Amino acid sequence: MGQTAQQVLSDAPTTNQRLRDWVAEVAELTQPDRVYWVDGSEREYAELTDELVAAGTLKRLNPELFPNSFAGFSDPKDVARVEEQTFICSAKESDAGFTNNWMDPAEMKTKLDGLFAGAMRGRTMYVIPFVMGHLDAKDPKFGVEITDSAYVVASMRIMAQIGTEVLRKIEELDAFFVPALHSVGAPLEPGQQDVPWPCSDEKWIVHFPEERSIYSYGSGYGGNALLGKKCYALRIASVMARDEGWLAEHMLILKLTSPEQKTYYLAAAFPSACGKTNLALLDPTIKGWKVETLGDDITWMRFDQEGQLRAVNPEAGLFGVAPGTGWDTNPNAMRAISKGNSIFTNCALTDDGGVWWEGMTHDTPEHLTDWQGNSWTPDMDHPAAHPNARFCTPIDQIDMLAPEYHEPDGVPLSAIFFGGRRKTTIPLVTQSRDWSHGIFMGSTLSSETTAAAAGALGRLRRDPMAMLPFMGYDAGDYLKHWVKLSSGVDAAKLPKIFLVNWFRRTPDGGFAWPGFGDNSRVVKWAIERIEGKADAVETPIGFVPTAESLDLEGLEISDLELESALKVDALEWAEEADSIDEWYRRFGGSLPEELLGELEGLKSRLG
Ligand code: GTP
Ligand code: SPV
Ligand code: MN
Repeated sequence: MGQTAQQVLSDAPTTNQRLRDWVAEVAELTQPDRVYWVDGSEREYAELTDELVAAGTLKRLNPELFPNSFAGFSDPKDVARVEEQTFICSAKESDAGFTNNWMDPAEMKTKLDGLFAGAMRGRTMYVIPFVMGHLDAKDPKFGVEITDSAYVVASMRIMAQIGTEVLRKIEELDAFFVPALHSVGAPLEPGQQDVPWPCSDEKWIVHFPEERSIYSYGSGYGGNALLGKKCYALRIASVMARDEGWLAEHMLILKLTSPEQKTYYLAAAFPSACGKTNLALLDPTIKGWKVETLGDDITWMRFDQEGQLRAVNPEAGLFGVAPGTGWDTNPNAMRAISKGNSIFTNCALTDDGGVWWEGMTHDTPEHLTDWQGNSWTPDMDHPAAHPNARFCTPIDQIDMLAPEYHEPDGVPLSAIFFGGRRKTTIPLVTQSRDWSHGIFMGSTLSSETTAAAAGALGRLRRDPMAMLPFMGYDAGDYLKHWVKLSSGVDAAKLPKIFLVNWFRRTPDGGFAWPGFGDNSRVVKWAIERIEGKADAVETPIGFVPTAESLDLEGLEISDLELESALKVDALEWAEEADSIDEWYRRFGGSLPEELLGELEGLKSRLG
């Protein structure tokens, strides 16, 4: 054993042998200047953010505008998740499936060992014990992230419960934890000056599903680096869920209270940057309906003993898309952000020391510093904030947070929405014919690509259950798991499934539906369908609202817009069915039979 490892073992503030050994092994490999065990305290957060300010990574914002808040600016080559460089290294290639990148685990381990060797030289190695979900859940899901980025530590403290309390619980239960190793991949030579946002041109986001471990190299950004989020709570958790009989999904959770004071819980899966945070923080424009939130990005669900599907949010913060989040469109998010305690990444700076992004306010400030640090005026032809700029804010700053967020067993779901960003074809809302048809809708979900991932924008792709970049195993097996889990369940207890699309266009190119707070009208229709109160037209694709059955009171919408939002177009659907056919063929043999049956049903109804 090397000297570094010996030192780590003698200093380690834990009795957990597996953790001690792993931290010692990583320190020996990555050769950091020092090892620091994160306690999660407020004092520690203050020290870390002070250091980040001194290093130029963060700017402290004007406390009168955004108390205890900071702005960070990434390297322009490190602004989003990197799907091309994301790997599922299962023992068998077929277990990764056609939607994931795969490499032989042994080969990948050798590659990673090479990359991580000496990768933390000149830096501090932080050890972050964390839990996704409740510390007092029946089977709490632990992780330990090792990182050489203080920005990651500060952000993880907002997004998850971290630190000593978690470590004590791991020891007490002698619990399994997911080892999650992260480095920005930018070692410092003695005397070398650091940059504000160290990262590497070479990036690798790697998951070993059988051993339930994560390695992330080269990026400091969001889902690439905050490993409790997409890497653990979706990719690794989806594998745990497959093996343990539950579901890890890219969904928000909402609580609705009707004018009759009846409560309903709804979960919704939309691809990245397609409206989850906005729907989660819905400010209804219709009277009498109350909305509260439980989660905005990730949902873990399981059927309870009574056959009721229950949902929890395993996260403690919001990592929300900033552009488009404004006082008009999402006042609840704005109120939460304004309380401070937030980290902003790649937003623009105002001259009075606040942050700004496109869509935040009605009027664009006359002068800003853009996300790349340049002076900016509204006549310029590029946005001031990066399109994937983000705010990172504690979830308990949301005024409308439902108290049930804190319940480890979660809430019973009445409805599930699937949705994407589609200019054509997909109506505003369609109720599925039944549960199986609903899974079909989820499995064929499609969306135009957004700035949340590196790559071309606006390209149409299938994104099953909004999980395309997040399934930790074969896509066909993932869909089979959905079918299998629900197969014995009393159909009356299953949530009703709806397909929604806020993004359809009119012939002149504008949005057909106003969206945002007016999406409450769609939610109301869905609840009234569940209650058997709202009308619908039965079409070949499912049940679509009649114009009269949607509550449009107080809404300014033209007949053309409404028609564009609701229509089921035979020609568009003929093309869509062909495209689904093509999509399903890519699964090879791994697609569940039931879904092939659903496609045949759709084709025959379309005629
Ligand atoms: P991730 O955090 O990447 O998973 O994204 P998300 O699904 O939470 O998306 P979010 O709610 O942040 O919305 C992404 C973008 O879509 C923002 O720019 C929003 O302003 C915009 N958006 C959200 N809801 C609507 C809507 O109903 N209509 C329109 N036109 N735009 C919307
Ligand atoms: C997403 O891309 O779906 C996000 C942002 O929620 S990230 O954390 O970068 O994955
Ligand atoms: Mn997301």
